[in-house]
Amino acid sequence: MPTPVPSDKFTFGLWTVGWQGRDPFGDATRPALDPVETVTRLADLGAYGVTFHDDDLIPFGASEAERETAVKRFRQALDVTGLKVPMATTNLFTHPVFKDGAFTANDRDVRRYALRKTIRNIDLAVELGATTYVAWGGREGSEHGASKDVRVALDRLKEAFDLLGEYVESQGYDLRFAIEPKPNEPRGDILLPTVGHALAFINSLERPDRVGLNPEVGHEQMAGLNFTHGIAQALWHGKLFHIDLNGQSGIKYDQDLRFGAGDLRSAFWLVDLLESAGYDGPRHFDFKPPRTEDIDGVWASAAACMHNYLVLKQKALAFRADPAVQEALRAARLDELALPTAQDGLAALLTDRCAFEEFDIEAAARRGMAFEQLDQLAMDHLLGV
Ligand code: XYL
Repeated sequence: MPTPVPSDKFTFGLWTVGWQGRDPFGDATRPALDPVETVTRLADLGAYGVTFHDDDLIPFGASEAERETAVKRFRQALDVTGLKVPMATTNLFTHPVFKDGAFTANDRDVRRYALRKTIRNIDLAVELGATTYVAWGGREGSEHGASKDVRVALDRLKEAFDLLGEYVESQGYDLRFAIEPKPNEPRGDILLPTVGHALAFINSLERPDRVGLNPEVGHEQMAGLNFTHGIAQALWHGKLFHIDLNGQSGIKYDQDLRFGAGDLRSAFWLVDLLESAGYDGPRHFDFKPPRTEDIDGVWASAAACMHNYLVLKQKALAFRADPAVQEALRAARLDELALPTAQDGLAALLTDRCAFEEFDIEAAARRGMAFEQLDQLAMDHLLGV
């Protein structure tokens, strides 16, 4: 059985294992976790790092002295364990002040406060060594048709990212932003609902190179989308700055299951893609141990996230190395897809009689693609038969 080691680059948010199980229908089922304990336990389990929202580490409304103490204890735990902080983010969703959004709240004073809260935590993130800053706009959205002028709200969202980029540059920080799309929950509809929406938005920013994506498995699957395809396109654009791994079973509320639970086949193809594409960023788990679990169940589910990733990695590598798979890939003509369609140029294409006048359309239409054999080989590798 594979054992996680820091070079696997597994990271967890403080808020994941720290989730107390409070949901819209029920109270907390677990006590609060001390961030220092989280750091220690994650290090024992073989993780590489830990991430946080400002409020996960420093309770909202804490005094300066309380803030200093919290940061100091956290930093000491990091020093002792060697755990890294590759990413941090801002909580712009829990406090009622953000009920109509943060960067796109209709109230201008709320927007200015949200920017200051974010900038304050960017300073801490950089101090702790983070190079990625995630922006999940969970409250940026609406439940009513006329309550949000979406085009104007996007102006405000762009303004926010332009200002944050300006700040980071003025400070000389080595920090990039990663936008995390989500279609809904907690808002009825959230702005930048999918990877595709966010990719298009980034192109309109003043500093598009500094902004990429933090896609989350369950968020795309809540929209019925193929997560692996979304990640492939993000990679193609050079925009996969970070990734949130978890599990989800179809189009429903955000389940945040441990990685590998939910759609297992999709998890297999995702690991296959990340590993074959050479993605070298953190494998960040953003999941919630179900509220049925006590603290032992929490650590069991955290360990399982890493275990499942490593098992799927072994299986994906074995799949790619299998001679029968290589043969099946040739039969499916993946090598032909890799050839440019007209490397001879447009003029040659237009005069090539084989491309049109003499093309045997019927013969081409009769060819089978042999995808079922290829897919069954993947299934057998996944099932271990
Ligand atoms: C909730 C989101 C957040 C972000 C960080 O659905 O996944 O946890 O990852 O704010």
